[in-house]
Amino acid sequence: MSAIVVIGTQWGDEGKGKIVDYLAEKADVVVRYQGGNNAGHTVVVDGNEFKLQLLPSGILYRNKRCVIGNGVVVDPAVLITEIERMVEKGIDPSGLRISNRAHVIMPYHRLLDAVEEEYRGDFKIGTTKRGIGPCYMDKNARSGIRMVDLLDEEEFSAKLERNLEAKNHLLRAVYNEAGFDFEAVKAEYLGYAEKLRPYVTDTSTVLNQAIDAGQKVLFEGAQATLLDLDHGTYPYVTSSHPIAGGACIGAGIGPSKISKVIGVVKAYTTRVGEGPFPTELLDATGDEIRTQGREFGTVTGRPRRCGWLDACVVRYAGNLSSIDYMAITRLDILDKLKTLKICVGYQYKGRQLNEFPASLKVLSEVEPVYEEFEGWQTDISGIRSYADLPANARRYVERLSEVTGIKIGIVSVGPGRDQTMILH
Ligand code: 2SA
Ligand code: GDP
Ligand code: MG
Repeated sequence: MSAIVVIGTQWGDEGKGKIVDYLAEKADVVVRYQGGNNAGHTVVVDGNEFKLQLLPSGILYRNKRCVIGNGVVVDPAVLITEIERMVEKGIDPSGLRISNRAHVIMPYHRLLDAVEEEYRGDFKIGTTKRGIGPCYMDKNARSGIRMVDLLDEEEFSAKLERNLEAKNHLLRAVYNEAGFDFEAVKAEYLGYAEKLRPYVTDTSTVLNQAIDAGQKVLFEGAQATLLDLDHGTYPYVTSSHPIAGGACIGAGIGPSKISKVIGVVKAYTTRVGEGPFPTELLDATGDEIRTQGREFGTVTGRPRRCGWLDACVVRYAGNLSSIDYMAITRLDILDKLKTLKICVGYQYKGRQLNEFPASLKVLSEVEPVYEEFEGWQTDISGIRSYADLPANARRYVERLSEVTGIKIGIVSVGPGRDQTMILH
């Protein structure tokens, strides 16, 4: 049995797409289990860059099945465009399966995401404005529209009518917006339904059968641990569950079916959107990392906030998801730095904290305890064996492993498939 979950350990954009693409070579099925087109995974194959938002990163191989699980929120227009773009590039989408239980992002979700952010003013979350939060709100309020509903004209019309009544009232009364026309939205979405119908099925059954038949299934987390609705830096989080446990709910498999969890760790830390970030660098070093790493949002183009590697964050992620191995990415981005730092603990009011704080007030006031490392100051992007890495680079990642108690499984020194070293 082999079901591997790959998750982000920090605030996202660790390079999950690249690691999933690399591991997908040996997988039969690749699955997205949460989030939606707020995710942006960049995968480089033979020098060609592919930007994926909803499609699992396994789509770039021939003959793989790719699943969009029930825990994902699907913007049909975005998914159809993404499928069409893949077809233009010669990629066959026939192995794609979409859960009939996945919820559908509607135009009012996108508009509400934008106006609610504006309304929050100084307390804005910094969402991607793709309608993700409002769609999950409707799912939890039990008023959402699922793929299975979208494919049934009668059911869809009834649900849309009821939803529009409530949403239009909210949009007009509170946000001074015009609202949406029932017939126009209905016609638009029924058009999408026909394009997506061939892919929609009960994906939980597909996945359980695959695992039981001994096939290898790879679960691709989007966003990351610190953006998890329950365990992240609430309320500056996304509305889904990027931790490994989210794969069970978002794909419809039992926990005993998961055989391994890999946590992707960027060799430094980034965050897009608002919220506390203890190791953030608001100085020239932060700017240097952003420039060197081209740290800008894949979906929104927003500059990502950059900072030192925070082992407290990674250790916390390790516990929440029972991470077996780390995949350390983007080590090459640090090539030019003279000195590096890893945060190994937090001090709060002169006291060492033993747990990752739940209070954002505490988290925003903690003082990171740093260990300093000499940089390696040489180009490592061409290195293919761990033993050939400069001693200073090895010291840096091995200290992270020591502090977090998580073994190093993979080290990545570039976006390409070949720039990947396997240790376990
Ligand atoms: P949302 O839109 O409701 O999920 O936003 C809530 C918070 O979650 C953060 N978030 C992300 N953080 C990092 N990367 C994400 N994906 C894109 C990327 C982001 C982009 O790959 O670069 O292009 O800006 C992602 N998606 C959501 C978001 O910043 C909020 O803090
Ligand atoms: P994801 O959301 O976690 O999949 O990450 P993103 O795709 O948003 O951002 C990671 C970026 O880093 C992508 O452009 C990848 O191609 C790139 N990348 C992944 N691993 C490495 C690496 O080891 N070195 C470098 N230089 N780039 C990498
Ligand atoms: Mg990303």
